[in-house]
Order: sequence, then C-alpha cells, then structure tokens
Amino acid sequence: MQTYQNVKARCGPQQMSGTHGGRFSLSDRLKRLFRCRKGITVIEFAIAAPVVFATVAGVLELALVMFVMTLSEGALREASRFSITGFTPPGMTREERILEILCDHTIGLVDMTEATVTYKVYPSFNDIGKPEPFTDNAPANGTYDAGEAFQDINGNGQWDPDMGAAGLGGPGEIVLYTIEFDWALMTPLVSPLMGTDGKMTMTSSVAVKNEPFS
Ligand SMILES: [Ca+2]
Ligand SMILES: [Ca+2]
Repeated sequence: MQTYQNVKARCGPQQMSGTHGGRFSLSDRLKRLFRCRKGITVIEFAIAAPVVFATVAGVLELALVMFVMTLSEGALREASRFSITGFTPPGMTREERILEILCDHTIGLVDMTEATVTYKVYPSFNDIGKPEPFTDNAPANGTYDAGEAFQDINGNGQWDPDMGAAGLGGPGEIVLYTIEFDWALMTPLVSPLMGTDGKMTMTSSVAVKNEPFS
C-alpha cells in the first residue's frame, strides 16, 4: 500500500542529495522521476477519464435509443389495435385518434408533428412491400419497363414497386402501419456511429388484419 511515509521515503529530501555536490544530473532527475509514484493516480485518471466518460455516454445514448424504439413500437401496436375495430370516435377521425394514441404512448419523447405515419392496405400479409405483378417482356430484364402490362393492385393507374394502397382498409383487410421519425442524438462522440448530422432515423411497422366490422 502506497503511504505518505513510503512516498516520502522514496521521493523525500533524503533522496534529493545528488552525487554531484548537492546538484542533480539529468540521469539523477530521470531516475527520481521514474522512481517517484506520487501523483501517478491523477495522471492515470486524466488519461482514462475521457475514454470512460465517452463509453458511459455511448451506453446511455444506446439505451435511450432502444427505449424510444420500444416505445414507438408499443405505441404503434396500441394504435393498430384501436384501428382494426373500425371504430370512429365522436368528434374526430380514425387517423386523428391514431395520432393521439401514438402521442400518448410515446410519452412526449416523439414529436408527432415531425413524425411520418403511414397506412397501407395489402391483399395479404405475404404481399406486404412487394411490387405490383407485371409481364416482364419488353424487354425481359427482371424489372418493370414502361409499356409492360401490370396489375394495378392499388388502383392508382400506374405500376408501383410497392402495391400497398393508402388507407386504413375495410373489414378483414390487411393494413401495415408505419411510423418514421428522426431522433436527435445527444453525444457528439457517438452520433457519427449511430446516425448522420446528429440524428438517427427510427422506423417501426406493424401489420394487422382488420376485424369484420360493418
Ligand atoms: Ca422489363
Ligand atoms: Ca398501382
């Protein structure tokens, strides 16, 4: 254990008498410097502290990001659970009620005025995110080209790489709910690893089947 007496014994006046008539040569000074451990803890802390603080900040930042993602996913499930009933509350639309639920269940951490919430209707769960079917023959290159025949699943008069139709769907239909928003990262040291320009885009989706409401 490093005690004051030990330090004094190693670095004290009795060690300060040099071999050159009381004056220290450079080698004497270097030997004393390497022998002396007084203040070494402060130096070690000064070196390690930035790394420790950055690590702690990164862990807290990551924990907060995961917390917000979990919140937004839970909020989206709650909103879709309301919407599958087809119920329209008095004095507001279903879309307005959905935004209200999302706002409540993200406890104010997500700015709903900046978030993008979308609803898409699909023929089945297997069709989610898939393109509208087309006849690949002009030319046969694996992609849709203008003039090729296609099935206009979402009824908008054009071929789409995602066949989903906008809306909350009718009875028994499959609906995909998605929320997307930018989360402002707080630690400059971590933000380059997790996002761009100090922000991280978060996206959550939930697919449900509407009840046979009337
Ligand atoms: Ca083609
Ligand atoms: Ca279309």
